[in-house]
Amino acid sequence: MKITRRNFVKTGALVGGSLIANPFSPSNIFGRSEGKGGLIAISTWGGTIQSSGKAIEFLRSGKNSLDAIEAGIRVAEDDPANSSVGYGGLPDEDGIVTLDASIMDWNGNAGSVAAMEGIKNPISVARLVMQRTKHVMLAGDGAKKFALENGFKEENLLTENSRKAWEEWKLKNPRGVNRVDEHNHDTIGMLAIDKENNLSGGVSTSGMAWKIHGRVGDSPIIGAAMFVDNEVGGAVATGNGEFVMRTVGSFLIVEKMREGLSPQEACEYAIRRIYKNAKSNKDIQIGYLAVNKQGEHGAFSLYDGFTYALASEKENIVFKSGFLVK
Ligand code: SD4
Repeated sequence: MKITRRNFVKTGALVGGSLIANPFSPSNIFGRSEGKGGLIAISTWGGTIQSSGKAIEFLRSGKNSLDAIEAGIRVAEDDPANSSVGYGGLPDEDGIVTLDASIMDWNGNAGSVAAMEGIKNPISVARLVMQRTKHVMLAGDGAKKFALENGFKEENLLTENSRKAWEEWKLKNPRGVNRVDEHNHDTIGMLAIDKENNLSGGVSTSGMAWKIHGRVGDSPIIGAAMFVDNEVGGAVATGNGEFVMRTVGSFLIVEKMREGLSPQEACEYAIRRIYKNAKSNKDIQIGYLAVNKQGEHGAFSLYDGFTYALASEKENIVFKSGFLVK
């Protein structure tokens, strides 16, 4: 059976009201709070549990965290049922699937692709941008050209289901009305720590469904949806990327951990920072995940409903994060 976030979720304590510290302390599970280290692969949304499973399999076999991130994220990209990532991702308002992805390793190297069409595994293209070029980000046609030159195949990424969903949306929404779809939230952001205690991170998404053609979200922006510093820890984001970009959320979380906050406290800090400027906007959702070098992790979201998959040496389980606003 495919495990989805609907049928396999362990629920942490839910936070009501506003600005209450999250009593659910995910850092304590698996006895990791003492900073013993160990293998870990953590990814946004419970629906990505197969990805965290693949990543931990890689880590257990001795592969490094960068390989684990790429392999784990590719599982979500290849899955046509995940309508927010890779093949089967929901298209933009013109019916075109455009993908964003980024990756970063323990040496501070980073690569990303933005608004790339026709290539199923943008995380692997992002990795090649990092490893084979002097640049960090390639966008649009240039990203696709680079991918094709490096052996990737061009494919139609619009599945029948996604095409139908787009046609239904078009009937209801005249051009120019660009609303975020509340079901469009399974972007994968992943962090992993390997046996050398080295940290890597990655993100992959088809972005907001029905976005304006050419829109780029937070996912390929280093420091926004993902940031890793091997001395401190890493963070990833999911949700309405515009709000993450405006606050450079993942970089903010890592810097707060550097100052001494726990991953949980740092995620809550970054969510509050968004809330300060977005109180009136009830249509958005943001979720953050963070890990530090000690292997402790944290998770927090703006509203109820954010889940994540956590794979360690022992288990691979979906958790529900605490949230800020009732
Ligand atoms: C974006 N952050 O393009 C992505 C979307 C997302 O779950 O995370 N959806 O804004």
